[in-house]
Amino acid sequence: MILIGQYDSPFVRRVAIALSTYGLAFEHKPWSTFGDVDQIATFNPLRRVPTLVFDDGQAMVDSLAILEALDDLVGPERASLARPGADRRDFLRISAFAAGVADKAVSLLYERVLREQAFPLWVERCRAQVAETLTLLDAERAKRTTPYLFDDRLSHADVVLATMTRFVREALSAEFDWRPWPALVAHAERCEALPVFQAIAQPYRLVKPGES
Ligand SMILES: N[C@@H](CCC(=O)N[C@@H](CS)C(=O)NCC(=O)O)C(=O)O
Repeated sequence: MILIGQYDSPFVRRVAIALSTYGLAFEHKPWSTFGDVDQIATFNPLRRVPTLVFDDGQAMVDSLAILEALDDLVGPERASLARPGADRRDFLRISAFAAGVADKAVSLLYERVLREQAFPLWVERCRAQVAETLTLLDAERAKRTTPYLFDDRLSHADVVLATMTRFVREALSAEFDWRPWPALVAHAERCEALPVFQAIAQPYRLVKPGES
C-alpha cells in the first residue's frame, strides 16, 4: 500500500497510526497538497490527502472511509482501534466532531494564507465552529475517567482527538487560547507520548501553491 500525504495533516496521521498499529506495511509518500499536487493527481483526481493506494492500484480518499476499509481488511480480531458494540454511536459522534474541528481549522488556515485578505465573516464563523466544538469535546473527554475515551485502550476516536488537537495548536497557534480545554490538552499529551505517535509525527509547515 502507498500512503500519500504529510504527517502534519491530522487526517493523514490518523491513517498512518492505524496502518502502523495494525502492522500493515506501507510506502509513505510525504507529498504536499500544494507543492506536489501534480504527483498526487496521478493517483487521485480529487488531489486531497490522505490518499491510500491499495496493492491492487485502487486509490481511496477520506480518512474515516479509509479507516473503515482498514478495519475490514484486518478483520475484527486485529482491528484494535475499532469499537463495535454499545459505544458505537459515541465513538462515531466524537470522532466526527473531532474530524469536523480539523476540517474547519483547515478552512480557516486556507482563508488566512491563500487569500490576500481573509473574509472576516468566514474567519469568524470558522473560529466559532472550532472553539465551540472544542468546548463540547473537552466536556466529553473530562467526564470520562478511563485512560482513553472508552476504556484503557487507544481507539480511532482517541487518535483523531489527539491528531486534531496537535494540528490546531500548531497550525493556528496564534488563533486559540487552549486554557479552556485542559482535558483535550491532557488527552493529546497522553497520546503523543505513545511510541506510535512519536514515530508518526511532523511539525506543522505550510507549503503554499508554487512552493515545495
Ligand atoms: N475529510 C477529509 C479531509 C482531508 C483534508 O482536509 N485534507 C487536506 C490536508 S489536511 C487537503 O487535502 N487539502 C487540500 C484540498 O482540500 O484541496 C479526510 O478525513 O480525509
